[in-house]
Amino acid sequence: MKRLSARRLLVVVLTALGLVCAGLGAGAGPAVAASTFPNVVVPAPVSETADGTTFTLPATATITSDDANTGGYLAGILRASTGYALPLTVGAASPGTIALSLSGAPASVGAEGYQLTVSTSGGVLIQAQQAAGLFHGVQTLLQLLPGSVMSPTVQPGPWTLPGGTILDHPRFGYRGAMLDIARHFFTPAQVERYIDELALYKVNYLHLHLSDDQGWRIAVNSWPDLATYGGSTEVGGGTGGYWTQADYSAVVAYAASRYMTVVPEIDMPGHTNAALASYASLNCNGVAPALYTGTNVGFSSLCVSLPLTYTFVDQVLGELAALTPGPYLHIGGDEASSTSASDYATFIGKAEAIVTAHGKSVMGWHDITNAGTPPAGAQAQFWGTTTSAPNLAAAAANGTEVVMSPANHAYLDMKYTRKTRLGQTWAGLVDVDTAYGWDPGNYLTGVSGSQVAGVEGPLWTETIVTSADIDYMAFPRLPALAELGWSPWSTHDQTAFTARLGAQGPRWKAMGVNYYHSTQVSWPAGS
Ligand code: NGO
Repeated sequence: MKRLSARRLLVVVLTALGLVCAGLGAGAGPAVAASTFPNVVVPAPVSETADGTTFTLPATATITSDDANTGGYLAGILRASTGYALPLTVGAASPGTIALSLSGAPASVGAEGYQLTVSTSGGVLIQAQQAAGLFHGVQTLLQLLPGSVMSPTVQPGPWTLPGGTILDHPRFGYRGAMLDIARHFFTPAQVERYIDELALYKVNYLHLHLSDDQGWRIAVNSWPDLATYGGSTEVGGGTGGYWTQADYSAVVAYAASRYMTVVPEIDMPGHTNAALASYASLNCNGVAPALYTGTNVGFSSLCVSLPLTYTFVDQVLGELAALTPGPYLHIGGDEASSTSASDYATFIGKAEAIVTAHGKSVMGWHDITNAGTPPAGAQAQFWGTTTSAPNLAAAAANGTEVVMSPANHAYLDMKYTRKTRLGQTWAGLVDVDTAYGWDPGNYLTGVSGSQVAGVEGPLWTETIVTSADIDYMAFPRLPALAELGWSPWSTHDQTAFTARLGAQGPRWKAMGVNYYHSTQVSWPAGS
């Protein structure tokens, strides 16, 4: 065990004193100056205790970290904007000005939570049980600093933080975002940019929609034409593109460096025109359809009665399983309107068994529960616009976990207002109040909070073409969903949330994020 250094001891004592004083202050008169934490952190932490002091990062500051990756991440951001040298020591015996420590965190923080202590004399101490917790604590630390800390170029400072303690851990284990790289192709670099943006809000799952009618985006060695032909176009007729398996692995590793798990989706049995166009042998009539660049849904289906279909599914999912360290393979299953109900049930049952045989757990759109209860460990993703899905509720009663993406609240491709240039309206308009104004743990009839694994914000890309478009649709709504996924329901407060959201504006400005200036939020001048 490491010895507590004098400085850390001081931090601990001061923190304890602060907590006692704060407690006294509540009942026994003004023992300390009344002070509250600034309402700036998204998602809202579990508890924040201000001590009324501040701490300003000196130019001579140092960083120590028990985790090299998270220490390096923080140092990279701080060095760029502060211009300070901020030497980083990994696994140092005595703490730096900013110390990221894997010892001493309260048990309640769990695998992803952290305790953050800031004091005038002790600097910054983040304690967690695992590296993911340190990383999430670093996000909170960055949000307590002026927004210009996110700038890639040196800014004036001063770099002052409020003193006190934050204790924090997530409400749900699954806090996701989905990006559709099938309707329009996005490069690994564009997806890594999005990963960096998502990480700021403690998102921990990235769901990649890798295939659809308009394009197949991942190289499959046993079926090479899927990518080279099936990936050769996109909505509107552009040139499309695909990722090599090395590209995919690099994105998976990049996501892991932000403590985010990739969930790959191959959408089946519908949404498969790109595959059917690539291989005539996959079609019931042996004839390959033309590539498709429109935006209709529900017209394509894999051939359920054909044995080759299951060889295809097995080989595609087998390659993907081998490339994917995360637990889930998403098999889609939505809008199979040209497949009969019995064929659909046959197909989904076989596809689920193939996922299980490859050692992975099934994830699918909630339509898969129309084929019965999925295998143990499965997650079904609700994307409806009502609050009732009886087959999903029945599957949940049998152990299927539910991920909440109600389209009229969580779809990041819905327009904010009628005037929004990008996006669709089929599920309604989704401005900040609508994105934030629902409880994922208490939403669907017959589905209890304990059956909900978490929340995901899907971004479908029929109308989304550039990274600026992604930014515009995800921000500021994605942070609303991230807060629903992370923060305890007791913190839920629309007015307080929009104030916290406003504090993000200068950060996005500093980072060059093209966010939508929702009129529901008062954004600081200049952001
Ligand atoms: C639906 C459909 C997608 C569309 C999306 C557009 C699901 C699960 N299937 O959501 O193919 O792209 O709406 O909002």
